[in-house]
Parts: sequence; structure tokens; C-alpha cells
Amino acid sequence: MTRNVFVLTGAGISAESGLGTFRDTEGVWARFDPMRLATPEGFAADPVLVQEFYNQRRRDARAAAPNPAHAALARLEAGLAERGGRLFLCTQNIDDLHERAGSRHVVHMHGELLRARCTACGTEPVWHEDLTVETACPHCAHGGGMRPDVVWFGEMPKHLDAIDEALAEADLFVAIGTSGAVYPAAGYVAQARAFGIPTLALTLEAADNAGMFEATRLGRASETVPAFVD
Ligand code: BJW
Repeated sequence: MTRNVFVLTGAGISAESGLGTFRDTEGVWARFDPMRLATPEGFAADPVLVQEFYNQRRRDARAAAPNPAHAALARLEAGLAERGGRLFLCTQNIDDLHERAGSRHVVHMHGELLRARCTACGTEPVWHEDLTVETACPHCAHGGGMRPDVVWFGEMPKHLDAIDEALAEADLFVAIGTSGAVYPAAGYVAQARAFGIPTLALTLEAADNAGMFEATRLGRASETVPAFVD
């Protein structure tokens, strides 16, 4: 019996909540240059541009509502816990739609829009407001500036030890709405295969790493995820 499920979510699960994906034809990276907006070098070169980009993303995320796919994963977490199992919900998304759908434990490996990070002391306070280049750290004596608490290209994703442990303990791996283009997340299916556990992809179009999955169900997450859970 399946008791420990590892779910990896990507931008596709929030697409039907109105938040853009990255690599689809009308995705975020078709309109904006990731090297200018999602790298430490881009932030150093033009912090105003980068803060504005994430301020808009934060406003969009706050205006969005969870969809039936987020809700289904909250039900899966509760159902597994009742049966003595566990859902490890690892998301690449920086929105809080899993939490707002009722998921209790969410691991945000690429950070969170609703946190900021002090560039001097590293504190990561909850943050709901716009950030500007003048925003000062509320905790630190060094007058540090605040940046979005998100993981840009070339930076180390968060919670990697906990993720590796959960993959080793899982008996099913499911990827939802992710293109399999960004590492290390794109490599988790290979890790799961190495542990000998079944792997399933729920996505709209075959991902870059599609060949690694034993089973794939194509469709909208709002339909495929509830069908998988219930
Ligand atoms: C639907 C749907 C619907 C649509 N229903 N589905 C080789 C190995 C390891 C690393 C590298 C490597 N080569 C290069 C690297 C470095 C780099 C990388 O991977 N680059 C690639 C471009 C090749 N990786 C990094 O720099 C990472 N750090 C790192 O590697 O540190 C070193 C290290 C780590 C670990 C061990 C040792 C060393 C950091 C990556 C940070 C990514 N940051 C971003 C932006 C920040 C946050 C933000 O602004 O939101 O994170 S990039 C962007 O891509 C964002 C996403 O989280 C991430 C993944 O995108 P996602 O979620 O997959 O979205 P899409 O748009 O790509 O796909 C959507 C999918 O949904 C599609 O498949 C659709 O079909 C589907 N879909 N509607 C169901 N309704």
C-alpha cells in the first residue's frame, strides 16, 4: 500500500489560477529575459527592474485563488496522514496557493514571494508589501537591503537535505505541471527511479524529462490531479 508520496509541483498547477507558466509559448520567459530578472547578476545590474517584476508577481499571486488541483493535494495530505502515511509536497512555485488550499506542510524549494530576505543578515521575514531598493531590514543593525526570498539561476535551492531524505523514504513519485527543464528538480525523477519507486507525471504537454517517467497522464491539472487523488 502506498503510504509515503512525494509530489513535485511546478508552474502548471497554478496556471488555471491565472498565474503564468515560464516556458509555454505565452509564458513569463517568452515576455521577459530570465537572465535580467532571475539571476543575482541581473539584480545587481538593475535592482529596480527586478523588484518591480517581483512586486507585480506578488500582487498577481495575492489576487489569485487556489484551483481544484491545489485542493486535491490538500485532501491527499489529510487522507495519507489518517492512514499513517505522509505527503511530502515539494513545490518549485513561489506562490502560496497550496497553503491557501489547505496544505499544511509545503516545501518551497525556489523560495516564497511572501517572504523577503535581508542581503546583509540573511533574515527571511514574512513580507506582503512591495519591496523597493530603499526597503531596510527590520531586524538587522547593518541597514541591509531587502530582496525577494526567491531562488534565482546559479543560487542554491532550499531544503535540499529534507528533499533528498523524503525521496529516499517515498514509495511513489508524482510530478505535476513542471517542464523538467530546471535542475536540480528535473533530476528528482531519476533519483526516484534509482530508488525503485513508481513515477507518474501529470502535465499538459510532455516534459523535457518525459522519458524518465513510467506513466504520464496529459491534461489540465484541475482535472488530472483530483482524478488521481479521489
Ligand atoms: C500544465 C498546465 C495545466 C501548463 N495543467 N500542466 C544541470 C544540472 C544541474 C543544474 C544545472 C544544470 N544545467 C544548468 C543548471 C543550473 C540551473 C538550471 O537548471 N538551468 C536550466 C535552464 C538548464 N539551475 C539552477 O541554477 C538552480 N540552482 C542550482 O543548480 O544550484 C546548484 C546546485 C544545486 C543542487 C545541487 C548542486 C548544485 C536554481 C534554479 C532556480 C530557478 N528559478 C526560477 C525563477 C525563480 C522563482 C520565480 O521567479 O518564480 O524558478 S526559473 C523558473 O523555472 C522558476 C520555476 O520554479 C522553474 C521551473 O519551472 P516550471 O515550474 O517547470 O514551469 P515551466 O513553465 O517550465 O513548465 C510548466 C509546465 O506546466 C509545462 O510542462 C506545461 O505543459 C505544464 N502546464 N498548464 C497541467 N493547466
